[in-house]
Amino acid sequence: MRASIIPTPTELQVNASAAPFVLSVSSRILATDAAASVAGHLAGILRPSTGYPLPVLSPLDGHVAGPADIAFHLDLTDELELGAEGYRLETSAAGATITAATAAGLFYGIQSLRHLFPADIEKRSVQSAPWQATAASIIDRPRFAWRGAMLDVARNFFDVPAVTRFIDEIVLFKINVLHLHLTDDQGWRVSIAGRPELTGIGAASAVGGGPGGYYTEEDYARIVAYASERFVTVVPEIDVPGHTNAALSAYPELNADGTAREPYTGIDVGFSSLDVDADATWQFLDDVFRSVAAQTPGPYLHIGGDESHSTPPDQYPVFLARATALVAAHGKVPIAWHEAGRSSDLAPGTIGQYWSYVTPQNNAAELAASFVDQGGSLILSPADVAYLDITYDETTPIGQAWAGGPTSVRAAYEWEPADILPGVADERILGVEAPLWTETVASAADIDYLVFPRLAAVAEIAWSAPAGTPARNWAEFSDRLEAWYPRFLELGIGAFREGEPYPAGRSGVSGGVSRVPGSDLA
Ligand code: TNX
Repeated sequence: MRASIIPTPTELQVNASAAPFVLSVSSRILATDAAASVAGHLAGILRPSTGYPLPVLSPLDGHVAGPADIAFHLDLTDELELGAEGYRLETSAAGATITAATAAGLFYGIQSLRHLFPADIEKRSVQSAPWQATAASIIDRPRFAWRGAMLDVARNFFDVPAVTRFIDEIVLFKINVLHLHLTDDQGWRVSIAGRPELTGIGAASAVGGGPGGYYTEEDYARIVAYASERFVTVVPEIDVPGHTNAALSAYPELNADGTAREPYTGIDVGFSSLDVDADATWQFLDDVFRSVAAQTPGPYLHIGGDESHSTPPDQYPVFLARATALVAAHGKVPIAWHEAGRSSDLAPGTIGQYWSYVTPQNNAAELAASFVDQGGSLILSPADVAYLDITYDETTPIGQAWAGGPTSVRAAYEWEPADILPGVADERILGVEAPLWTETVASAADIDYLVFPRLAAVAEIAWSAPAGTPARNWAEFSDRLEAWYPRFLELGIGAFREGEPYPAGRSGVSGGVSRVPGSDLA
């Protein structure tokens, strides 16, 4: 038996010849109160397929772990070795133990333990034993604190079950940030106190004339809570000053001519802008940022700033300075796409999200460095390797073909964050994020197909050792990925597989959508 853990752990010893850990009908999960909810989460994963009761019991009540048990140890003294998100996992015929300094660390230990069991463990109906986990000894901690996935719910709307499903999928690979692109030209998807037309008129459209939709405050709270139980921070994005046609269609006073714009269902970018000078704009943004900040427990609020081609160039930096200050005044750390580096007056600590290529185009490297010069740090989403909406190859029926694409799984795997911006110190790179834009994505099945397995590749870049070390090895990764396909199947994740046709009966918007490569890169 071999171990197919993705992302690959910092230290992994597989004892292939040793007797494995075996789960049985008498297995128990031992955890103190502080670890009980994570232990309960593991029980929820293991019970349906094993049919075992797997009670969660406290060692403080005198229960002692035996060879069929899984024991959780939450021990702050381990922080030195394991950090805030690391864990140790031991599996053998003597039992399974997961040790961490935090509940998040234990949660990542659970994901690795899952990967050591046969793929059938992921089934939701009772299967037959034996349930063996390869004997292994693992010490693991992430390279980057920010390991993100972005879902664009503005171009096409995805309801709460689709988003919680997406969260369940991304945590398999230890992703800890869900960036929701909540607003764009084609739709406004989050309710804002006192601004009912944003989710009235503004939410009723989507690309291609789809039905649209939005999250009520209650919906959004459910997403945030579901994410938080899985150690995922939700980062809401309100994209301004461009990408704002939905807002401009909902509130006439946001337009210089006082006339509401028509709803937009195409896929062009760069044609809309808020009016930087208007008081109405700033009253609007104050309402929006206040409401989104209040609904979001996480520390961040993303304000977009990309492709604002219709904002007068001299006003764009002024806008970003004022908008980032407003976000900070509402108690959140502002994040913006790298174009916002054109302002030299960003709120202190504003984070930049870089979306040019692995080889920076035009002045993108300078714009990214501008955030660092102003005391901020960077999230890297190089479009030619980390964009999940780009086609895999010439046969991919959904997705877009710009950004140097098609982008193979191998290309998504073979890049190094530290090599993109040579002037930027490594410690200013917060981490890595893979965005899924949804102009061509209409269903959960479409999401799965474009996201997997490329997100697994990007997750390994975010978590595991850098390029140039033995751990970063495409041939070895592709073997592990191969071993993952039965698991994707059992999990109901319709992942792309090289050489296999797109599954029939999917509802994707048909492909052929393309833009001139790099035409929009600042
Ligand atoms: C560029 S990348 C965009 C999005 C599009 C994407 C795909 C970025 C920050 N903005 O508005 O959805 O290309 O076409």
